[in-house]
Amino acid sequence: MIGSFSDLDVSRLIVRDYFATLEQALESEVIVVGGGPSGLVAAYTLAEQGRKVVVMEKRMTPGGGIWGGGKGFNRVVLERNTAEILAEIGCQYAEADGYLVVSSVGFAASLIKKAVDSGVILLNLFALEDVYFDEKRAVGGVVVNDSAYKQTGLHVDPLTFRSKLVIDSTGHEAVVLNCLARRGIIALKGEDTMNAQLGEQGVVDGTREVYPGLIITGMACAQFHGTPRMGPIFGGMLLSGKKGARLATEKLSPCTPTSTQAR
Ligand code: 48F
Repeated sequence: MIGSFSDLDVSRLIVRDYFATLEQALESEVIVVGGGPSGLVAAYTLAEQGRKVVVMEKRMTPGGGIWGGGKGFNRVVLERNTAEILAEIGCQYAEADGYLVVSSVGFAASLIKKAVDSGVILLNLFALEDVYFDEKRAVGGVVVNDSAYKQTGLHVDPLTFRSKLVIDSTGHEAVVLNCLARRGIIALKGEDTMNAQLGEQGVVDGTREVYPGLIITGMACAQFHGTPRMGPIFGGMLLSGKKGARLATEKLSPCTPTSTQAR
C-alpha cells in the first residue's frame, strides 16, 4: 500500500528545492553553457576539485550530440586513450579494431550522472541569450531565458547569472562566441568539412581562452578556428573538456572551503 500524501506537498517540495538551488546558481565560479560531452566533462572535473559550477542546457536533456550516435544508430566510437575517462564516468565499452565502442545512450547517461553526482548545478531548459561583461569588459556571466519562451517568441526579459569564467560548450552552434562575433568583438572562421583525424586534434588544440573570461571547448573550437568537423567519434570532446577544466583551474584562484560549501 502506498503511503498517504498531498498534491500540495509535492508542489511545495519541488518549488522549495529548485529555488534554493537556483539562488545558489546566481553566482558561481564557472558557468558552462551547453551540456554536451565537452561541457559535461569540463563541469564534473571542476566540480570534483570543489569548484562551484553551473551547466546551462537549452534542451530538456543534456548530452548534446551523443544520443543520436551515427545517423541514428545508437553507438559512438572513441579513441583508445580515453578509456580512463570512460572508466571515470562508469561507462562500459567494447574494444574493437583499436577503438572503443559505446552505446550512445549509456554514454550520455553516464556523463549526466557523473556531473550530477559531482555536485554540478545542472539547469536544463535554460537558453543563453547573451553574455554579461564585467566592469573590465571581460566575460563575467551570462544572460539567459527559458527555452520555451525563446521557441514561442514570447517577449519575456531574461535573467543575469554571474561567474568568474564562462565556458562555451554549445557545439556547432557556438552560441557564446556568436554573441561576441555579432558585435564585431571576435571573428569566427566557421568549421571546415569532415575530417575526423584533423578535426579531433583541432578541437583539443583549439581549446583555449579566446577572450578574457571565455574558454571554448568541443565543436565551438572548430567554429572559432576553422578546423574540420568530424563524425560520431568522441574522444576529442572528452579531452577538450579535460583541457578546458585545466585552463579554468589555472585562471581561478586556489580553491577555498567556501567555494565547496557554497554549493
Ligand atoms: O553539440 P554538443 O554535443 O557539443 P560538444 O561538446 O560535442 C560535439 C559532439 O556532440 C558532436 C561532434 C563530435 O563528433 O561533432 O557534434 O562540442 O552539445 C552542445 C549542447 O549545447 C546546447 C545544445 O542543446 C547541446 O546540448 N546548446 C546550444 N545552444 C544553446 C545550448 C543555448 N543557446 N543555451 C544553452 N545550451
